[in-house]
Amino acid sequence: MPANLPAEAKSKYREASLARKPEEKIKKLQEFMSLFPKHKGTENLRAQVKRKISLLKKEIKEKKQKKTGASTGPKVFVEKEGDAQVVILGPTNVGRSSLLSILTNSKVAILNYPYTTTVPTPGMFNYHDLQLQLVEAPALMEGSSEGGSWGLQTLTSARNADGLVLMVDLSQNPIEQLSLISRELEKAKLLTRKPKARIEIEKKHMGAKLKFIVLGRLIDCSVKDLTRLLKSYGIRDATVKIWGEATLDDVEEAIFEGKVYRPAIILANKADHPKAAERLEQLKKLVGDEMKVIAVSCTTKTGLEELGAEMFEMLDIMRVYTKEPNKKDASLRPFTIRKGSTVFDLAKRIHSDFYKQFSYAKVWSKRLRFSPQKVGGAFALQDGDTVELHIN
Ligand SMILES: Nc1nc2c(ncn2[C@@H]2O[C@H](COP(=O)(O)OP(=O)(O)OP(=O)(O)O)[C@@H](O)[C@H]2O)c(=O)[nH]1
Ligand SMILES: [Mg+2]
Repeated sequence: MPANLPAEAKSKYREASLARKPEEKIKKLQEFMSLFPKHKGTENLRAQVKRKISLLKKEIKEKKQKKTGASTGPKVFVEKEGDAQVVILGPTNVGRSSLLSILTNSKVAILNYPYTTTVPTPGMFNYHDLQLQLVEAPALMEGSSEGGSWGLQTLTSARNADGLVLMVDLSQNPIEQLSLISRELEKAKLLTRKPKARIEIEKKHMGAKLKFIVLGRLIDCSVKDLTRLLKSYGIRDATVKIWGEATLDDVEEAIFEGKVYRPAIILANKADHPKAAERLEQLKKLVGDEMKVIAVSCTTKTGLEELGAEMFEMLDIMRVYTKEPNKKDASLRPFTIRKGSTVFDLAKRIHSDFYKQFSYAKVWSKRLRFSPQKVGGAFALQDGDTVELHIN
C-alpha cells in the first residue's frame, strides 16, 4: 500500500461499505477486488479484503445455524477476561499448549503430532496481583492471513489481543518459523513495531461533515489533501484523529481499517535441544533490539520464571491500587491502566462521576518522599501507586 487504486475501484469500495446485508457486502467486495491489478503493491489489500470476506461468510453461516438451532461452532476469538489478554501465536508443535498448561489451569491436549489445537483456547495466568488471560491460537501456517483452515480464528484472536507471544521452537529452524510468523502478521496488517502514526476514522451521521483532530503532524500533505482523499472514498461525515507523524498513505490505509499495533515478545521454546544454544544465538542476532527474545524449555521448565515480568513489561500497563477515604487498607486487586496515565485517567476508568466531580487525590508511593501526598488530576501515576480519590 498505497495501492494507487483506480477511481472505479474506489467507488466500488464505497458501495461495499454502504451495503447493509453481508451477502451484498461480499459481492461488492469481490467486485472491488477484480477492479485493481494483482501486484506487490496490492497484495496486502487483497489479503485483507479476503479476510473481511471470510468473516462475513462466517457471520452468514452463524446466522443460518442460529435459525435452525444448530450449534454455532467454535468462536472466532475468546472474549476478554482478567486484566489483559495475551495470545500465544506460532507454527504447529512449537509447544504452545505445553506453555499454556504450565502457566494456567487450562487442560489442553499436548501431543507430538501437528495441529492438535484447532480452536482458540484460554487459561488464566496469575502474575502478582494481575490476571493475565493467555490464549493459545490454533497454529499459524502459510496462508493463514487469507483465512484458510483456521487462519481466521488465529489472526482474529491476535488482532483482538492486548499483546502477543510469538513462539518458535529451537529443535527446528527458529528463523524460518519467525519469518513465517512475520510474513503472515504483515499480511494480516498486524504490526509488532510501534507505528509512527495512529489514525482513527470515526464515521458520523449524515451532515456532520469532516472534522480533523491532528494531535501530531501531517507529513507532505495538508488537511485539504486529506479531505480530497476521504471524499474520493465517499467519506463525507467523519471525525479523523491523528497521533504521531502521518502521511497521506497512512490515512489511505486507515480507510481500509487496516493496521493495528500489538506489542510482542519472542519465546524460543525447547531450549533443552542439543542445538538450541547455537540456534538461539542466531535468532537473537537477527532480531537485534527490535524485540525481546526469551529462551525457555517447557519440558525441563527452565526460563519460565521471568515470563510474567516480561509479559507485564510488554503490555505497557501498570497496577494502581485504590483506597476508600475512610478505610485503612487499599484494594487487593489493582486497576490496570496504560503506563503514563494520570489520576484523571484512573478516575475516568473507575466511574465518570469521579472524573466529573474530581476535587483532589491522595497518593501513596515508594518514590515519594512523603506519603500520602495531595495531588491534582494531572499527576502522573506509576506502577504500584495507591490512590484515594476525593470528589466535591
Ligand atoms: N524437547 C522438548 N519438547 C517439547 C517442549 N515443549 C513441548 N514439547 C513437545 O512438543 C510437542 C508439541 O507440543 P504442544 O504443546 O502440543 O505444541 P503446540 O504448539 O500446542 O502444537 P499444536 O497445537 O499441535 O499446533 C509435544 O510432543 C511436546 O511434548 C520442550 O520444551 N522441549
Ligand atoms: Mg496446541
